[in-house]
Amino acid sequence: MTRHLITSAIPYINGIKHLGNLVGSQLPADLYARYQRARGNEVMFLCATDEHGTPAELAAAKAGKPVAEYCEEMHAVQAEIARGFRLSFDHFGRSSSPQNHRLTQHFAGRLADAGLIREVSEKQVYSNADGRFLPDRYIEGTCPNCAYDKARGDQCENCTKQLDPTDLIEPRSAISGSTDLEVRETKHLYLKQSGMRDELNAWIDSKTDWPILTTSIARKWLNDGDGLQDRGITRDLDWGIPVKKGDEDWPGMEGKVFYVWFDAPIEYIACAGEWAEAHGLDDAAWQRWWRTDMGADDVRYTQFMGKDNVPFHTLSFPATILGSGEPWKLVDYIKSFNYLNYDGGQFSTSQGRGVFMDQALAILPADYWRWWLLSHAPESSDAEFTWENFQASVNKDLADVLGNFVSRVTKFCRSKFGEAVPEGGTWGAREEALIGHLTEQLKAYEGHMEAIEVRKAAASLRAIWVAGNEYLQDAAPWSTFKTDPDQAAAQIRLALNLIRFYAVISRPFIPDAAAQLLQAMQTGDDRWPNDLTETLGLLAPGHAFTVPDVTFRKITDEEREAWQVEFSGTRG
Ligand code: B3M
Ligand code: ZN
Repeated sequence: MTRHLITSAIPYINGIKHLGNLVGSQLPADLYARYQRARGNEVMFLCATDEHGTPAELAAAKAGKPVAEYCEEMHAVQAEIARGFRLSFDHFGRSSSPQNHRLTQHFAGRLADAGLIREVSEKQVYSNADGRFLPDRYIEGTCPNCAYDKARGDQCENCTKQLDPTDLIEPRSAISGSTDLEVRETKHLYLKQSGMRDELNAWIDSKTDWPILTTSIARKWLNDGDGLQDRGITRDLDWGIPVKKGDEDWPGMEGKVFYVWFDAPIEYIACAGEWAEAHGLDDAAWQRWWRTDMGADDVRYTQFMGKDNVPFHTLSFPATILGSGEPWKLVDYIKSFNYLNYDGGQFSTSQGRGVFMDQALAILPADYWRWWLLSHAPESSDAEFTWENFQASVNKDLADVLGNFVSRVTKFCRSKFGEAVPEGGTWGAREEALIGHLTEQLKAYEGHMEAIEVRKAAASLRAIWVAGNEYLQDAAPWSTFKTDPDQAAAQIRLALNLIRFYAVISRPFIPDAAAQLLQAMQTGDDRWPNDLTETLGLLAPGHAFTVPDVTFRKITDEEREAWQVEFSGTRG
Protein backbone atom coordinates (compact mmCIF):
# COMPACT_ATOMS: atom_id res chain seq x y z
CA MET A 1 0.00 0.00 0.00
CA THR A 2 1.28 3.45 -0.95
CA ARG A 3 0.40 6.66 0.81
CA HIS A 4 -0.61 9.47 -1.53
CA LEU A 5 -0.68 13.11 -0.54
CA ILE A 6 -2.54 14.99 -3.27
CA THR A 7 -3.17 18.73 -3.48
CA SER A 8 -4.99 20.88 -6.00
CA ALA A 9 -4.04 24.53 -6.50
CA ILE A 10 -6.27 26.42 -4.13
CA PRO A 11 -8.87 28.59 -5.92
CA TYR A 12 -9.11 32.29 -5.17
CA ILE A 13 -12.01 33.22 -2.94
CA ASN A 14 -13.28 36.00 -5.19
CA GLY A 15 -16.11 34.37 -7.03
CA ILE A 16 -17.16 31.10 -8.56
CA LYS A 17 -14.64 29.35 -10.79
CA HIS A 18 -15.22 28.51 -14.45
CA LEU A 19 -14.82 25.13 -16.12
CA GLY A 20 -11.32 26.05 -17.30
CA ASN A 21 -10.20 26.50 -13.69
CA LEU A 22 -11.87 23.23 -12.71
CA VAL A 23 -10.18 21.09 -15.35
CA GLY A 24 -6.77 22.64 -14.65
CA SER A 25 -6.47 21.50 -11.05
CA GLN A 26 -9.35 20.32 -8.86
CA LEU A 27 -10.96 17.86 -11.24
CA PRO A 28 -7.88 15.91 -12.38
CA ALA A 29 -6.67 15.89 -8.77
CA ASP A 30 -9.98 14.32 -7.79
CA LEU A 31 -9.67 11.75 -10.58
CA TYR A 32 -6.26 10.72 -9.29
CA ALA A 33 -7.35 10.68 -5.64
CA ARG A 34 -10.35 8.51 -6.44
CA TYR A 35 -8.23 6.16 -8.52
CA GLN A 36 -5.61 5.73 -5.80
CA ARG A 37 -8.29 5.06 -3.20
CA ALA A 38 -9.91 2.53 -5.51
CA ARG A 39 -6.55 0.75 -5.78
CA GLY A 40 -6.52 0.37 -2.01
CA ASN A 41 -3.95 3.06 -1.29
CA GLU A 42 -4.15 5.54 1.56
CA VAL A 43 -4.96 9.02 0.27
CA MET A 44 -4.92 12.51 1.77
CA PHE A 45 -6.54 14.84 -0.76
CA LEU A 46 -6.46 18.51 0.19
CA CYS A 47 -7.74 21.75 -1.26
CA ALA A 48 -8.76 25.11 0.20
CA THR A 49 -9.80 28.62 -0.72
CA ASP A 50 -7.07 31.20 -1.30
CA GLU A 51 -8.44 34.09 0.73
CA HIS A 52 -5.86 36.84 0.93
CA GLY A 53 -4.60 39.55 -1.35
CA THR A 54 -6.12 42.50 -3.17
CA PRO A 55 -8.63 40.49 -5.26
CA ALA A 56 -10.31 39.29 -2.05
CA GLU A 57 -10.39 42.82 -0.61
CA LEU A 58 -11.77 44.26 -3.84
CA ALA A 59 -14.44 41.58 -4.25
CA ALA A 60 -15.58 42.09 -0.66
CA ALA A 61 -15.75 45.84 -1.20
CA LYS A 62 -17.79 45.31 -4.34
CA ALA A 63 -20.15 43.02 -2.43
CA GLY A 64 -20.36 45.68 0.29
CA LYS A 65 -19.21 43.29 3.02
CA PRO A 66 -16.37 43.09 5.52
CA VAL A 67 -13.65 40.87 4.00
CA ALA A 68 -13.81 38.22 6.73
CA GLU A 69 -17.55 37.87 6.30
CA TYR A 70 -17.28 37.79 2.50
CA CYS A 71 -14.62 35.07 2.65
CA GLU A 72 -16.65 32.94 5.03
CA GLU A 73 -19.68 33.12 2.76
CA MET A 74 -17.75 32.47 -0.42
CA HIS A 75 -15.94 29.55 1.16
CA ALA A 76 -19.30 27.96 1.90
CA VAL A 77 -20.44 28.63 -1.67
CA GLN A 78 -17.31 27.10 -3.20
CA ALA A 79 -17.48 24.12 -0.85
CA GLU A 80 -21.07 23.46 -1.89
CA ILE A 81 -20.22 23.61 -5.59
CA ALA A 82 -17.24 21.32 -5.02
CA ARG A 83 -19.61 18.80 -3.43
CA GLY A 84 -21.87 19.22 -6.45
CA PHE A 85 -19.00 18.19 -8.72
CA ARG A 86 -18.24 15.31 -6.34
CA LEU A 87 -14.75 16.58 -5.57
CA SER A 88 -13.71 14.15 -2.88
CA PHE A 89 -11.44 16.34 -0.75
CA ASP A 90 -10.50 14.90 2.60
CA HIS A 91 -10.59 18.52 3.68
CA PHE A 92 -11.49 21.79 1.97
CA GLY A 93 -9.69 24.34 4.08
CA ARG A 94 -9.16 28.08 4.20
CA SER A 95 -5.88 29.94 3.82
CA SER A 96 -7.16 32.35 6.49
CA SER A 97 -7.25 29.58 9.10
CA PRO A 98 -5.44 29.97 12.43
CA GLN A 99 -3.28 27.01 11.39
CA ASN A 100 -2.07 28.88 8.32
CA HIS A 101 -1.47 32.06 10.31
CA ARG A 102 0.77 30.19 12.71
CA LEU A 103 2.58 28.17 10.07
CA THR A 104 3.19 31.12 7.73
CA GLN A 105 4.62 33.17 10.60
CA HIS A 106 6.68 30.16 11.62
CA PHE A 107 8.20 29.77 8.13
CA ALA A 108 9.00 33.49 7.96
CA GLY A 109 10.78 33.21 11.31
CA ARG A 110 12.83 30.20 10.19
CA LEU A 111 13.78 31.92 6.93
CA ALA A 112 14.84 35.04 8.83
CA ASP A 113 16.95 32.97 11.25
CA ALA A 114 18.59 31.28 8.25
CA GLY A 115 19.55 34.71 6.87
CA LEU A 116 17.26 34.29 3.87
CA ILE A 117 15.22 37.44 4.39
CA ARG A 118 16.28 41.03 3.81
CA GLU A 119 14.49 44.30 4.43
CA VAL A 120 14.06 46.73 1.57
CA SER A 121 12.89 50.33 1.63
CA GLU A 122 10.44 51.24 -1.14
CA LYS A 123 8.44 54.19 -2.27
CA GLN A 124 4.71 53.62 -2.39
CA VAL A 125 1.56 55.65 -2.83
CA TYR A 126 -0.19 56.55 0.44
CA SER A 127 -3.76 57.80 0.61
CA ASN A 128 -4.32 60.32 3.40
CA ALA A 129 -8.10 60.07 3.17
CA ASP A 130 -8.03 56.25 3.42
CA GLY A 131 -5.22 56.20 5.97
CA ARG A 132 -3.36 53.44 4.13
CA PHE A 133 -0.89 52.55 1.43
CA LEU A 134 -2.51 51.71 -1.88
CA PRO A 135 -1.48 48.69 -3.94
CA ASP A 136 -1.05 49.53 -7.64
CA ARG A 137 -4.43 48.22 -8.61
CA TYR A 138 -6.12 50.38 -5.96
CA ILE A 139 -5.06 53.50 -7.81
CA GLU A 140 -7.13 54.70 -10.75
CA GLY A 141 -6.67 57.51 -13.21
CA THR A 142 -6.55 58.45 -16.85
CA CYS A 143 -4.40 56.29 -19.13
CA PRO A 144 -1.52 58.30 -20.66
CA ASN A 145 -1.73 56.04 -23.72
CA CYS A 146 -5.41 55.95 -24.66
CA ALA A 147 -7.03 58.48 -22.31
CA TYR A 148 -9.34 55.80 -20.80
CA ASP A 149 -10.40 57.36 -17.49
CA LYS A 150 -10.60 54.18 -15.39
CA ALA A 151 -7.09 52.83 -15.98
CA ARG A 152 -5.57 51.01 -13.00
CA GLY A 153 -2.16 51.63 -11.51
CA ASP A 154 -0.82 48.33 -12.81
CA GLN A 155 -2.46 48.21 -16.23
CA CYS A 156 -4.95 49.93 -18.51
CA GLU A 157 -7.83 47.57 -19.15
CA ASN A 158 -8.79 49.43 -22.29
CA CYS A 159 -5.51 49.39 -24.24
CA THR A 160 -3.73 46.71 -22.08
CA LYS A 161 -0.65 48.92 -21.58
CA GLN A 162 1.29 48.02 -18.43
CA LEU A 163 1.52 51.04 -16.16
CA ASP A 164 3.15 52.38 -13.04
CA PRO A 165 0.84 54.29 -10.69
CA THR A 166 2.93 57.40 -11.32
CA ASP A 167 2.14 57.19 -15.06
CA LEU A 168 -1.55 57.87 -14.43
CA ILE A 169 -2.98 61.31 -15.14
CA GLU A 170 -5.00 62.62 -12.17
CA PRO A 171 -4.54 59.56 -10.00
CA ARG A 172 -7.14 58.82 -7.32
CA SER A 173 -7.82 56.15 -4.72
CA ALA A 174 -10.03 53.36 -6.04
CA ILE A 175 -11.38 52.93 -2.51
CA SER A 176 -12.54 56.45 -1.70
CA GLY A 177 -11.96 58.35 -4.94
CA SER A 178 -9.71 60.76 -3.02
CA THR A 179 -6.94 62.54 -4.94
CA ASP A 180 -5.09 63.39 -1.73
CA LEU A 181 -2.27 60.95 -2.45
CA GLU A 182 1.42 61.12 -1.69
CA VAL A 183 4.49 58.95 -2.17
CA ARG A 184 5.93 57.61 1.08
CA GLU A 185 8.77 55.34 2.13
CA THR A 186 7.77 51.91 3.37
CA LYS A 187 9.76 48.81 4.34
CA HIS A 188 9.19 45.31 2.97
CA LEU A 189 10.64 41.84 3.43
CA TYR A 190 12.23 40.00 0.53
CA LEU A 191 12.89 36.28 0.30
CA LYS A 192 16.45 35.79 -0.94
CA GLN A 193 15.63 33.00 -3.34
CA SER A 194 18.22 34.12 -5.90
CA GLY A 195 20.88 32.55 -3.68
CA MET A 196 19.14 29.19 -3.96
CA ARG A 197 19.41 28.88 -7.73
CA ASP A 198 21.91 25.98 -7.68
CA GLU A 199 19.94 24.02 -5.13
CA LEU A 200 16.67 24.52 -7.02
CA ASN A 201 18.31 23.68 -10.36
CA ALA A 202 19.67 20.43 -8.97
CA TRP A 203 16.27 19.58 -7.55
CA ILE A 204 14.48 20.21 -10.88
CA ASP A 205 17.20 18.29 -12.75
CA SER A 206 16.51 15.27 -10.57
CA LYS A 207 12.85 15.25 -11.70
CA THR A 208 13.39 13.45 -14.99
CA ASP A 209 9.88 11.96 -15.06
CA TRP A 210 8.02 15.27 -14.73
CA PRO A 211 5.80 16.55 -17.56
CA ILE A 212 7.75 18.76 -19.96
CA LEU A 213 5.20 21.49 -19.43
CA THR A 214 6.21 21.64 -15.76
CA THR A 215 9.99 21.43 -16.12
CA SER A 216 10.22 23.77 -19.11
CA ILE A 217 8.42 26.52 -17.21
CA ALA A 218 10.54 25.92 -14.10
CA ARG A 219 13.80 26.00 -16.09
CA LYS A 220 12.81 29.12 -17.96
CA TRP A 221 12.20 31.00 -14.72
CA LEU A 222 15.27 29.57 -13.02
CA ASN A 223 17.73 30.42 -15.74
CA ASP A 224 16.30 33.18 -17.90
CA GLY A 225 17.79 36.48 -16.74
CA ASP A 226 15.77 37.77 -13.81
CA GLY A 227 13.41 34.85 -13.26
CA LEU A 228 14.72 34.00 -9.83
CA GLN A 229 14.86 37.49 -8.42
CA ASP A 230 14.37 37.92 -4.70
CA ARG A 231 10.66 38.24 -4.05
CA GLY A 232 8.79 40.66 -1.86
CA ILE A 233 6.80 38.61 0.63
CA THR A 234 4.98 41.41 2.47
CA ARG A 235 2.29 43.93 1.54
CA ASP A 236 0.66 47.02 2.99
CA LEU A 237 -2.84 45.64 3.29
CA ASP A 238 -5.31 45.28 6.14
CA TRP A 239 -6.46 41.78 5.24
CA GLY A 240 -4.00 38.92 5.45
CA ILE A 241 -1.62 37.21 7.83
CA PRO A 242 0.14 39.78 10.05
CA VAL A 243 3.90 39.84 9.56
CA LYS A 244 5.51 38.17 12.55
CA LYS A 245 8.70 36.23 13.21
CA GLY A 246 7.23 33.03 14.61
CA ASP A 247 5.10 34.36 17.46
CA GLU A 248 7.24 37.47 18.01
CA ASP A 249 6.57 40.92 16.62
CA TRP A 250 8.73 42.02 13.71
CA PRO A 251 10.04 45.52 14.40
CA GLY A 252 9.22 47.88 11.56
CA MET A 253 6.62 45.53 10.08
CA GLU A 254 3.66 46.69 12.13
CA GLY A 255 0.42 46.83 10.17
CA LYS A 256 1.77 44.76 7.29
CA VAL A 257 0.70 41.34 6.09
CA PHE A 258 2.39 38.56 4.12
CA TYR A 259 1.98 38.52 0.36
CA VAL A 260 -0.79 36.14 -0.71
CA TRP A 261 1.56 33.97 -2.76
CA PHE A 262 3.77 33.47 0.30
CA ASP A 263 1.00 32.10 2.51
CA ALA A 264 -1.13 30.29 -0.13
CA PRO A 265 1.14 27.25 -0.71
CA ILE A 266 1.80 27.00 3.02
CA GLU A 267 -1.94 26.38 3.29
CA TYR A 268 -1.33 22.97 1.69
CA ILE A 269 0.37 22.05 4.94
CA ALA A 270 -1.91 24.02 7.24
CA CYS A 271 -4.91 22.37 5.59
CA ALA A 272 -3.76 19.00 6.89
CA GLY A 273 -3.72 20.57 10.35
CA GLU A 274 -7.29 21.81 9.79
CA TRP A 275 -8.25 18.30 8.73
CA ALA A 276 -6.79 16.86 11.94
CA GLU A 277 -8.59 19.43 14.05
CA ALA A 278 -11.90 18.76 12.27
CA HIS A 279 -11.53 15.06 13.09
CA GLY A 280 -10.37 15.57 16.67
CA LEU A 281 -6.91 14.21 15.88
CA ASP A 282 -3.54 15.28 17.25
CA ASP A 283 -0.61 16.89 15.42
CA ALA A 284 1.06 13.57 14.74
CA ALA A 285 -1.95 12.60 12.60
CA TRP A 286 -1.28 15.32 10.02
CA GLN A 287 2.46 15.45 10.45
CA ARG A 288 2.79 11.90 9.22
CA TRP A 289 1.74 13.32 5.84
CA TRP A 290 3.99 16.32 5.91
CA ARG A 291 7.08 15.78 8.03
CA THR A 292 9.69 13.31 6.92
CA ASP A 293 10.77 12.92 10.56
CA MET A 294 7.19 11.95 11.45
CA GLY A 295 6.63 9.24 8.84
CA ALA A 296 6.14 11.22 5.63
CA ASP A 297 9.27 9.86 3.98
CA ASP A 298 7.22 7.09 2.38
CA VAL A 299 4.49 9.45 1.18
CA ARG A 300 4.19 10.20 -2.53
CA TYR A 301 3.18 13.84 -2.93
CA THR A 302 1.51 14.98 -6.17
CA GLN A 303 0.41 18.53 -6.96
CA PHE A 304 -2.10 19.60 -9.64
CA MET A 305 -2.23 23.09 -11.16
CA GLY A 306 -2.63 25.29 -14.23
CA LYS A 307 0.58 26.28 -16.00
CA ASP A 308 0.47 29.85 -14.69
CA ASN A 309 0.95 28.51 -11.17
CA VAL A 310 4.04 26.44 -11.95
CA PRO A 311 6.73 29.05 -11.10
CA PHE A 312 5.38 29.47 -7.57
CA HIS A 313 5.37 25.72 -6.99
CA THR A 314 8.74 24.93 -8.56
CA LEU A 315 10.67 27.93 -7.19
CA SER A 316 9.12 30.03 -4.42
CA PHE A 317 7.42 27.33 -2.37
CA PRO A 318 10.36 24.89 -2.54
CA ALA A 319 12.63 27.82 -1.61
CA THR A 320 10.45 28.40 1.46
CA ILE A 321 10.55 24.74 2.41
CA LEU A 322 14.24 24.16 1.74
CA GLY A 323 15.15 27.49 3.34
CA SER A 324 13.38 26.56 6.58
CA GLY A 325 15.95 23.84 7.16
CA GLU A 326 13.18 21.67 8.58
CA PRO A 327 12.18 18.20 7.37
CA TRP A 328 9.02 19.12 5.44
CA LYS A 329 7.88 16.92 2.57
CA LEU A 330 8.77 18.28 -0.89
CA VAL A 331 6.56 17.57 -3.87
CA ASP A 332 7.37 14.39 -5.83
CA TYR A 333 5.40 15.11 -8.98
CA ILE A 334 3.83 18.23 -10.43
CA LYS A 335 1.07 17.70 -12.97
CA SER A 336 0.37 20.95 -14.78
CA PHE A 337 -2.20 21.87 -17.41
CA ASN A 338 -2.54 24.19 -20.36
CA TYR A 339 -5.64 26.33 -20.78
CA LEU A 340 -9.13 25.40 -21.76
CA ASN A 341 -10.63 27.97 -24.11
CA TYR A 342 -14.30 28.73 -24.55
CA ASP A 343 -15.93 28.75 -27.94
CA GLY A 344 -13.38 30.67 -29.95
CA GLY A 345 -12.07 32.81 -27.10
CA GLN A 346 -10.92 32.55 -23.53
CA PHE A 347 -12.78 31.73 -20.37
CA SER A 348 -12.59 34.90 -18.31
CA THR A 349 -13.52 35.43 -14.69
CA SER A 350 -13.19 39.21 -14.83
CA GLN A 351 -15.36 39.41 -17.94
CA GLY A 352 -17.69 36.58 -16.86
CA ARG A 353 -17.13 34.78 -20.17
CA GLY A 354 -17.79 31.04 -20.47
CA VAL A 355 -19.56 28.53 -18.25
CA PHE A 356 -19.11 28.79 -14.51
CA MET A 357 -19.27 25.85 -12.12
CA ASP A 358 -22.65 26.72 -10.62
CA GLN A 359 -24.17 27.31 -14.06
CA ALA A 360 -22.89 23.99 -15.34
CA LEU A 361 -24.49 22.07 -12.48
CA ALA A 362 -27.77 23.89 -13.03
CA ILE A 363 -27.90 22.49 -16.57
CA LEU A 364 -26.69 18.92 -16.23
CA PRO A 365 -25.43 16.55 -13.52
CA ALA A 366 -21.75 16.54 -12.60
CA ASP A 367 -20.85 13.34 -14.47
CA TYR A 368 -21.64 14.84 -17.87
CA TRP A 369 -19.16 17.67 -17.23
CA ARG A 370 -16.59 15.49 -15.53
CA TRP A 371 -16.51 13.19 -18.51
CA TRP A 372 -16.21 15.88 -21.13
CA LEU A 373 -13.68 17.93 -19.22
CA LEU A 374 -11.42 15.03 -18.30
CA SER A 375 -11.59 13.36 -21.71
CA HIS A 376 -10.59 16.73 -23.24
CA ALA A 377 -8.13 17.84 -20.56
CA PRO A 378 -5.67 20.45 -21.90
CA GLU A 379 -2.55 18.38 -21.41
CA SER A 380 -0.22 18.59 -24.39
CA SER A 381 -1.77 21.81 -25.66
CA ASP A 382 -4.62 24.21 -24.99
CA ALA A 383 -8.07 22.70 -25.57
CA GLU A 384 -11.38 24.25 -26.52
CA PHE A 385 -14.88 23.81 -25.20
CA THR A 386 -17.59 24.06 -27.83
CA TRP A 387 -21.22 23.11 -27.32
CA GLU A 388 -21.15 20.92 -30.45
CA ASN A 389 -18.23 18.93 -29.13
CA PHE A 390 -19.82 18.65 -25.69
CA GLN A 391 -23.09 17.41 -27.17
CA ALA A 392 -21.30 14.93 -29.45
CA SER A 393 -19.14 13.45 -26.66
CA VAL A 394 -21.98 13.13 -24.19
CA ASN A 395 -24.35 11.60 -26.72
CA LYS A 396 -21.80 9.21 -28.15
CA ASP A 397 -19.61 8.13 -25.25
CA LEU A 398 -22.03 8.34 -22.35
CA ALA A 399 -25.48 7.79 -23.84
CA ASP A 400 -24.79 5.56 -26.89
CA VAL A 401 -21.87 3.53 -25.67
CA LEU A 402 -22.13 3.15 -21.90
CA GLY A 403 -25.75 4.04 -21.17
CA ASN A 404 -27.18 2.06 -24.03
CA PHE A 405 -25.19 -1.03 -23.11
CA VAL A 406 -26.56 -0.97 -19.58
CA SER A 407 -30.10 -0.42 -20.71
CA ARG A 408 -30.12 -3.09 -23.42
CA VAL A 409 -28.57 -5.74 -21.20
CA THR A 410 -30.75 -5.18 -18.16
CA LYS A 411 -33.99 -4.79 -20.10
CA PHE A 412 -33.36 -7.83 -22.27
CA CYS A 413 -32.57 -9.93 -19.22
CA ARG A 414 -35.69 -8.74 -17.41
CA SER A 415 -37.92 -9.62 -20.34
CA LYS A 416 -36.46 -13.08 -21.04
CA PHE A 417 -35.02 -14.33 -17.75
CA GLY A 418 -36.37 -12.02 -15.06
CA GLU A 419 -34.51 -9.64 -12.74
CA ALA A 420 -31.77 -12.00 -11.62
CA VAL A 421 -28.51 -13.16 -13.19
CA PRO A 422 -29.55 -16.10 -15.43
CA GLU A 423 -28.23 -19.60 -15.13
CA GLY A 424 -27.03 -21.97 -17.86
CA GLY A 425 -24.58 -22.16 -20.75
CA THR A 426 -20.83 -21.73 -20.75
CA TRP A 427 -18.30 -19.28 -22.14
CA GLY A 428 -16.69 -20.08 -25.50
CA ALA A 429 -14.02 -18.64 -27.76
CA ARG A 430 -15.82 -15.32 -28.16
CA GLU A 431 -15.92 -14.76 -24.40
CA GLU A 432 -12.27 -15.82 -23.98
CA ALA A 433 -11.27 -13.36 -26.71
CA LEU A 434 -13.22 -10.57 -25.01
CA ILE A 435 -11.60 -11.29 -21.66
CA GLY A 436 -8.14 -11.31 -23.24
CA HIS A 437 -8.83 -8.01 -24.96
CA LEU A 438 -10.28 -6.39 -21.83
CA THR A 439 -7.32 -7.56 -19.76
CA GLU A 440 -4.97 -5.74 -22.10
CA GLN A 441 -7.12 -2.62 -22.22
CA LEU A 442 -7.42 -2.54 -18.46
CA LYS A 443 -3.64 -2.71 -18.11
CA ALA A 444 -3.33 0.24 -20.48
CA TYR A 445 -5.97 2.16 -18.52
CA GLU A 446 -4.19 1.54 -15.22
CA GLY A 447 -0.88 2.59 -16.76
CA HIS A 448 -2.33 5.91 -17.93
CA MET A 449 -3.98 6.54 -14.58
CA GLU A 450 -0.72 5.88 -12.72
CA ALA A 451 1.08 8.23 -15.10
CA ILE A 452 -1.74 10.81 -14.79
CA GLU A 453 -2.20 10.86 -18.56
CA VAL A 454 -5.79 11.96 -18.24
CA ARG A 455 -6.87 12.02 -21.88
CA LYS A 456 -5.26 8.68 -22.61
CA ALA A 457 -6.90 7.18 -19.55
CA ALA A 458 -10.29 8.42 -20.75
CA ALA A 459 -9.64 6.97 -24.20
CA SER A 460 -8.75 3.56 -22.73
CA LEU A 461 -11.84 3.59 -20.57
CA ARG A 462 -14.00 4.44 -23.56
CA ALA A 463 -12.35 1.58 -25.50
CA ILE A 464 -13.30 -0.79 -22.69
CA TRP A 465 -16.93 0.35 -22.89
CA VAL A 466 -16.86 -0.03 -26.68
CA ALA A 467 -15.52 -3.58 -26.39
CA GLY A 468 -18.58 -4.55 -24.36
CA ASN A 469 -20.90 -3.09 -26.97
CA GLU A 470 -19.11 -4.88 -29.77
CA TYR A 471 -19.35 -8.13 -27.89
CA LEU A 472 -23.06 -7.67 -27.40
CA GLN A 473 -23.58 -6.77 -31.03
CA ASP A 474 -21.58 -9.77 -32.13
CA ALA A 475 -23.01 -12.32 -29.68
CA ALA A 476 -26.54 -10.98 -30.24
CA PRO A 477 -28.21 -12.77 -27.31
CA TRP A 478 -31.61 -11.66 -28.61
CA SER A 479 -31.16 -13.97 -31.63
CA THR A 480 -29.22 -16.65 -29.76
CA PHE A 481 -32.15 -16.84 -27.37
CA LYS A 482 -34.42 -18.17 -30.11
CA THR A 483 -32.26 -21.23 -30.81
CA ASP A 484 -30.16 -21.67 -27.68
CA PRO A 485 -31.52 -19.98 -24.52
CA ASP A 486 -28.70 -21.43 -22.37
CA GLN A 487 -26.11 -19.81 -24.57
CA ALA A 488 -28.00 -16.51 -24.41
CA ALA A 489 -28.08 -16.81 -20.60
CA ALA A 490 -24.28 -17.20 -20.47
CA GLN A 491 -23.87 -14.15 -22.69
CA ILE A 492 -26.19 -12.02 -20.58
CA ARG A 493 -24.54 -13.23 -17.38
CA LEU A 494 -21.26 -11.97 -18.73
CA ALA A 495 -22.83 -8.69 -19.83
CA LEU A 496 -24.40 -8.07 -16.40
CA ASN A 497 -21.00 -8.65 -14.85
CA LEU A 498 -19.52 -6.18 -17.30
CA ILE A 499 -21.88 -3.55 -15.88
CA ARG A 500 -20.46 -4.07 -12.43
CA PHE A 501 -16.93 -4.07 -13.83
CA TYR A 502 -17.65 -0.80 -15.68
CA ALA A 503 -19.05 0.79 -12.54
CA VAL A 504 -15.92 -0.01 -10.56
CA ILE A 505 -13.35 1.16 -13.08
CA SER A 506 -15.33 4.19 -14.31
CA ARG A 507 -15.97 5.56 -10.85
CA PRO A 508 -13.02 8.00 -10.77
CA PHE A 509 -14.46 9.69 -13.89
CA ILE A 510 -18.22 9.40 -13.33
CA PRO A 511 -18.84 8.65 -9.64
CA ASP A 512 -22.61 9.16 -9.62
CA ALA A 513 -23.28 6.89 -12.59
CA ALA A 514 -20.96 4.30 -11.06
CA ALA A 515 -22.91 4.39 -7.80
CA GLN A 516 -26.19 4.08 -9.70
CA LEU A 517 -24.92 1.03 -11.60
CA LEU A 518 -23.59 -0.69 -8.49
CA GLN A 519 -26.92 -0.10 -6.85
CA ALA A 520 -28.81 -1.49 -9.84
CA MET A 521 -26.56 -4.55 -9.77
CA GLN A 522 -27.35 -4.72 -6.06
CA THR A 523 -23.80 -5.17 -4.98
CA GLY A 524 -21.53 -3.36 -2.58
CA ASP A 525 -18.55 -5.26 -3.94
CA ASP A 526 -16.46 -2.50 -5.51
CA ARG A 527 -13.10 -4.29 -5.46
CA TRP A 528 -10.78 -3.25 -8.27
CA PRO A 529 -10.57 -6.03 -10.89
CA ASN A 530 -7.51 -8.20 -10.80
CA ASP A 531 -8.21 -11.40 -12.69
CA LEU A 532 -10.93 -10.64 -15.22
CA THR A 533 -12.15 -14.22 -15.52
CA GLU A 534 -12.89 -14.10 -11.83
CA THR A 535 -14.20 -10.51 -11.87
CA LEU A 536 -16.69 -11.26 -14.63
CA GLY A 537 -18.14 -14.13 -12.64
CA LEU A 538 -18.67 -12.26 -9.38
CA LEU A 539 -22.39 -11.79 -9.93
CA ALA A 540 -23.42 -15.43 -9.78
CA PRO A 541 -26.56 -17.02 -11.23
CA GLY A 542 -29.58 -16.08 -9.13
CA HIS A 543 -28.13 -12.73 -8.01
CA ALA A 544 -30.94 -10.18 -8.19
CA PHE A 545 -30.64 -6.82 -9.93
CA THR A 546 -32.91 -4.00 -11.04
CA VAL A 547 -33.13 -2.12 -14.31
CA PRO A 548 -31.71 1.35 -13.61
CA ASP A 549 -33.30 4.58 -14.77
CA VAL A 550 -31.64 6.19 -17.76
CA THR A 551 -27.95 6.43 -16.87
CA PHE A 552 -27.11 9.19 -19.36
CA ARG A 553 -29.61 11.04 -21.49
CA LYS A 554 -28.85 12.66 -24.80
CA ILE A 555 -28.48 16.38 -25.31
CA THR A 556 -30.93 17.54 -27.97
CA ASP A 557 -30.08 20.01 -30.72
CA GLU A 558 -32.62 22.45 -29.27
CA GLU A 559 -30.93 22.36 -25.88
CA ARG A 560 -27.52 22.82 -27.41
CA GLU A 561 -28.71 25.81 -29.40
CA ALA A 562 -30.41 27.36 -26.39
CA TRP A 563 -27.26 26.99 -24.26
CA GLN A 564 -25.15 28.39 -27.03
CA VAL A 565 -27.24 31.54 -26.94
CA GLU A 566 -27.54 31.64 -23.17
CA PHE A 567 -23.76 31.47 -22.69
CA SER A 568 -22.70 33.60 -25.63
CA GLY A 569 -22.41 36.82 -23.68
CA THR A 570 -20.91 37.61 -20.33
CA ARG A 571 -22.14 37.01 -16.86
CA GLY A 572 -23.44 40.04 -15.01
N1 B3M B 1 -5.12 30.90 -6.08
C1 B3M B 1 -4.17 31.01 -8.35
C2 B3M B 1 -5.22 30.25 -9.07
O1 B3M B 1 -6.26 29.90 -8.53
C3 B3M B 1 -3.96 30.67 -6.91
C4 B3M B 1 -3.40 29.31 -6.70
C5 B3M B 1 -2.71 29.19 -5.39
S1 B3M B 1 -2.01 27.61 -5.20
C6 B3M B 1 -1.14 27.71 -3.77
O2 B3M B 1 -4.98 30.03 -10.23
ZN1 ZN C 1 -5.07 52.84 -22.06
